[in-house]
Amino acid sequence: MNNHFLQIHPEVAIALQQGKPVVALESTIISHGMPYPKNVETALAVEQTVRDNGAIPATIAIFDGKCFVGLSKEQIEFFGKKKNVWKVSLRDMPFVISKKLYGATTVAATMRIASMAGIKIFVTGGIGGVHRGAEKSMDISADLTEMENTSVAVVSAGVKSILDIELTLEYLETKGIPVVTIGQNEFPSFYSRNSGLDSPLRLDSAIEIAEMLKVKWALDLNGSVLIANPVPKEQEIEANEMKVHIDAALKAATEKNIKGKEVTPFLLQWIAEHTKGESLEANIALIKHNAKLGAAIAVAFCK
Ligand code: PSU
Ligand code: MN
Repeated sequence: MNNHFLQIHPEVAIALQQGKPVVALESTIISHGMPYPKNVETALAVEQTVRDNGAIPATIAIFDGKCFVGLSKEQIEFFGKKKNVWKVSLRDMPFVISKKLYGATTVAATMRIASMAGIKIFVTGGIGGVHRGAEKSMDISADLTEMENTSVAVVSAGVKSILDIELTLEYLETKGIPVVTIGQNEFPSFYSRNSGLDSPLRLDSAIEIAEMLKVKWALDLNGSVLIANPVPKEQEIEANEMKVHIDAALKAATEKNIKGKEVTPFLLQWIAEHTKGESLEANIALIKHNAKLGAAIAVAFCK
């Protein structure tokens, strides 16, 4: 797509032209998901993992009135250090682009920009979903509506239990979005390999997943596929250990009357602070693990 607002890095543009594997990466993780300098180290390590596994990384962010697809090391460093970067979901895109602000893209906005650029595979940590208490608050992430509309596959470590995982899976079912876990029957919950819920689908290799993506889109079944990649055993934090922290984070959010787009970053930051290094290390490990799988899927998809 030749869009005036799209700035594709030359390396990424050439790879796409030549039909080579490219993996999109989000930037909210860098600006809102982790503290400096771990955020920059992780973003660069994730890019390297994608390369080591045969694909070209394209980290996506907004600045200078454009959507950048593929950032330099200096740009990633800048984003990691800069304060007050806007968290950009779909509804924020026209505002942040027209005002030429600095914007880190969520899963929803990253997917949309990746799709504009022609990238089919996107790697993240965890997606937004249906929040607990959504029957009253109606807090459902635009990540889910975007997944209904945009044909970019999302590789994640499942859904954090800050959300209502069961309702999130119901919502994905309603919207016709396949959810496939690699290598196990249970759907994972980001820090933990378990969630207590069956994964709707299971496949055991990147090749099978790429095959399923090809079939889906060849059938004109538009929209995403949620691929859940359980955190490696060595880095897992048990679900009952996390439950204490997540319950406390939710309680703190209610007490402080946190609303709207602040909810997810507040919960993530609260958990990071109250679990010290442990959750951060799990987070970093699982994103690299996802990058490896995402690259393998992209490679298989391009064959
Ligand atoms: N969930 C996570 N980690 C994250 C996010 C969600 O486990 O980093 C970020 C992603 O960028 C996601 C966004 O797209 O939060 C969702 O925000 P909201 O719930 O406000 O839609
Ligand atoms: Mn929300």
